[in-house]
Amino acid sequence: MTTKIIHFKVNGKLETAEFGSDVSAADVKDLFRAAAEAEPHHILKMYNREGTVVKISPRLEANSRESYYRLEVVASDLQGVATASDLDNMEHRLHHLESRVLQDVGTTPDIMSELKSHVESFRRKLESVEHLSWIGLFKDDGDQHLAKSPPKPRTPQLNVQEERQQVRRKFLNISSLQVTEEVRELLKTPIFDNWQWEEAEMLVLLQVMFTNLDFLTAFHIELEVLQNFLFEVYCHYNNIPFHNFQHCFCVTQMMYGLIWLTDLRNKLGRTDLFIMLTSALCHDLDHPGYNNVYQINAQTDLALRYNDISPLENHHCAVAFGILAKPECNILKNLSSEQYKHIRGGMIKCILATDMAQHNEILNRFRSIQSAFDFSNKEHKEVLMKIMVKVSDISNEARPMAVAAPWLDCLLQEFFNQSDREKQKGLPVSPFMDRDKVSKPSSQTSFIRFVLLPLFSELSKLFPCLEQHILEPVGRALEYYSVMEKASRDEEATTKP
Ligand code: BYE
Ligand code: ZN
Repeated sequence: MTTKIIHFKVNGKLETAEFGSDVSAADVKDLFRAAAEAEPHHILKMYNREGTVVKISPRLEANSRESYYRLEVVASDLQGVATASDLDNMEHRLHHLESRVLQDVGTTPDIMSELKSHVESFRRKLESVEHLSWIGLFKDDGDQHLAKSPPKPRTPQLNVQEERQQVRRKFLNISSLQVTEEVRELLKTPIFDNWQWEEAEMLVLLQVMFTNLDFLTAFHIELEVLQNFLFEVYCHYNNIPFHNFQHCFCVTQMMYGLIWLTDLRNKLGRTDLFIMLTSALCHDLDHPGYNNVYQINAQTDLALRYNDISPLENHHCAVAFGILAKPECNILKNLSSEQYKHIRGGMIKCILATDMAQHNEILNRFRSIQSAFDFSNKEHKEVLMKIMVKVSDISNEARPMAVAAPWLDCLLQEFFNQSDREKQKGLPVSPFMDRDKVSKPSSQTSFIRFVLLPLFSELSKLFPCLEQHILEPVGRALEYYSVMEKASRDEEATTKP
């Protein structure tokens, strides 16, 4: 294992940090956060010698003492810092104190006058930045500063809204910038590293995918409508450990990569490619973080609405068409009703196919047609499209280990949250979600052996080039988790009598 030395200056002091090549992004961020003595609500920014902001990640380039980075605690959302109503409170208490002192002593002591002028000058400072609330640097408390009560805690919903608007502004700002050729090429491969990109950047990359497949010209989509659509899709993914916008991005990017690797542009029509990419993008919209089994057992609104039939997938799809029903987001608005119906039908089939309860049926149908596959046969194409979306959906292990490993932890986190809730409610608990029973390596070796390899090898028969790009990496992942599984079994054998 190699270690990396980073020299950086923070709070006027030159410091060094050292971390190994296997360190996680979260650990690197924590390390610099601690070095900066930053509070949770602070934002850290790292600058290189040219003054360019660089991403704080395990990929941070090593440097020398002379070419140190500058680490700055830039802005906070002023949580923990005084707001207008805190200031009102302070003034009120100071006034109260002053009148008490006046009663006792007869004059206002100097120290008190000094305090008053401090508070006064702080008010002037605060008022001079209050108008900046719109950039999210300063959160406006509305009319609350007129009231003498302490500020109410902000509703989480409001913060989410503000964060999204920031992402939207950044997305629109950077969307006109040219994405480098290197990134454009990486985007076409499974080795693309999603962890390096922020949400606004991912939105730009999604725009690149739609543009590079010529969808804007083929379907007469205005750029602004595509941007509104992508932003709405982003807004309808929840902030949960696994089924979040990052997952949506990865699945879409894998689909995009598969389209290029298999040269599908010369085998299927534009419409079919559009159905596949858009289905990937929408396939988990508004996922609540609890699976179909939970929905059905807990008799949730979704299970009730969809009669226990793929409640989640039906919901993802309904949300997708809800977004498309808004004229400003409707990337299908310039199509004939014929074309619209075809695309809608295709997307519904592809999104419903992501319910793993259908896995064996779909794979078996694909097996039965694979040897005589005909790209002009409508039914054959339909099965292939479902398989492509399914493969993209569960393909994390086809990515480099450093990209794939954190995804497994996110998934287990979401599973554990579900089992905790099931225990709480007295519902049946799936053993593979139970934090007391799951062994990460052994679950993953079984998943790779019995789900990924059979699926990926069937698709590789149709597209032999995929052997190298997805089958082999998954084989390596199996080896990795098998070694881990064996090590933990050996350890168990030595620690348990
Ligand atoms: C699946 C269904 C629903 C949600 F516990 C996610 F071992 C998944 F079974 N995905 N997607 C990727 C996965 C992966 N499930 C598993 N491994 C993945 O890499 C297996 C699970 C961790 C468990 Cl299939
Ligand atoms: Zn998914």
